[in-house]
Amino acid sequence: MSRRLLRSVSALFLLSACACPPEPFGAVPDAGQLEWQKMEINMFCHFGPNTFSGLEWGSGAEPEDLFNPSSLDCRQWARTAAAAGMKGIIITAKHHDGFCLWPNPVSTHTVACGSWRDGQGDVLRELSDACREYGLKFGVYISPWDRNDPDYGTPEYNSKYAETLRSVLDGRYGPVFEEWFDGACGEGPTGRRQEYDWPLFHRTVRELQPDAVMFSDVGPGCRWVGNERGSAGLTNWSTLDIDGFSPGAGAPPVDTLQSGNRGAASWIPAEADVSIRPGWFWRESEEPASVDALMKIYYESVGRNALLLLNVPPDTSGRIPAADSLRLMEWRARIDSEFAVDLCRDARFRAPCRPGFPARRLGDGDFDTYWSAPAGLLTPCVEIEFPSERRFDRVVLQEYIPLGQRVCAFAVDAFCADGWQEIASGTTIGYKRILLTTPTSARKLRIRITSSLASPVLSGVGIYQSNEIQ
Ligand code: FUL
Repeated sequence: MSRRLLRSVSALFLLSACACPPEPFGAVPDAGQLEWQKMEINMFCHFGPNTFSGLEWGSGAEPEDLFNPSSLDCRQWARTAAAAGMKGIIITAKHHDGFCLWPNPVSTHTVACGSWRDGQGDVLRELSDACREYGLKFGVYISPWDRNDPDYGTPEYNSKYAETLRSVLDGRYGPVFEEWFDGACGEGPTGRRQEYDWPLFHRTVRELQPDAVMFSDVGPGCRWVGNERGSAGLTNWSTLDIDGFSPGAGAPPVDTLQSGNRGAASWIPAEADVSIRPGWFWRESEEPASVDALMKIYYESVGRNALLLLNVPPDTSGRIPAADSLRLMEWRARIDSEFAVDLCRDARFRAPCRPGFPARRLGDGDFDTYWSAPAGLLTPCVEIEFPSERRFDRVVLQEYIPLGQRVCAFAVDAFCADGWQEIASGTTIGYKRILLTTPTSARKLRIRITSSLASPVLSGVGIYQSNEIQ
């Protein structure tokens, strides 16, 4: 054999033996967005003058002394969030009333101007320290709408707001994983509205906290889910068309925010924000939601490819009330018991695959290993055989999103006494899709992908027994 021929033959051999991963498809998450998505549940804390006035939107004219928590304990917030399985806390560092929970040097409406701790207190310092201590990430909501600042409604306000961002994000409180940009743009104290300089705001965040995910109606890091019920669309693409749209009044319609846009150019996954109580701020007369209501929220957010941001408002003492923390623990216990045992772990997975990406990876419980259908196969079927009959009513599917979101439609069949029966079907999967099925007993299960934008790449399939059938 000539040398040239030998070289070509060995090159061909190497090529066929090589487990080349599929090319990414379309928009994909950046490293910060991927880490963010894996957090699954975070805590939102609405806290400020409204906690003391009982208002949802303060007027901005509240005296600084109104903010006066009697025994602020951010470590208790962090302990509670960590025990509830949350991975980060986002605090309303400044709500629409303009009051800053840290000594913002460009404002006269801050903790430094009131009597709480003789003007020496700093809620962001205490919360960021507490988050670090409990292994949580720290995030901030800093409202652009400001009902106190006399410059609101003038170009000066935009630079002042950028300075405000700087005084939180410049590293003095450590890394900030998410900056929550509320799109609300009402009137300021002089009756004027502001034209926000979004490019300036985004540049400021990027410069100071390159990995922070920026929330707004249109990202760029993540998007509002279109409602405050904690409920994503049954179809929920992490991709969104943002051309011609802006946060607030210029946002896409809410049904688009709930479902995203199939195959769109930007990766902007949904974040579902909802409060455990009727209001965002604490009020004595209100009660936390029931465990069943929280489970519904969990299934309709995390279970539909969204991140859940659950608001748990501290009270006037500066602590999360016992009723709320107890409810969170009951909720966590319910999630843990429903997802305690993946009944798929000892199953045999069979599916056509790309060389090197076999179906058994679907059952290894590791998000970072995945099965890939062969190139060009858009409607593959995965068959799962259990060593013995399994009874279940939850099916969990995960796409390996670092390579893009691909699946448009699928169905799940169980092999029961009468043969194959469809027990669930859906459209998108994304990072995580949880299907609630009728209680089913089966020896075999089949995931039929019936439509996709590119060869599907899944990282896991799991089946579970909820409390109802345990
Ligand atoms: C809204 C605000 O107006 C509410 O007060 C609350 O902070 C919610 C999370 O975002 O736009």
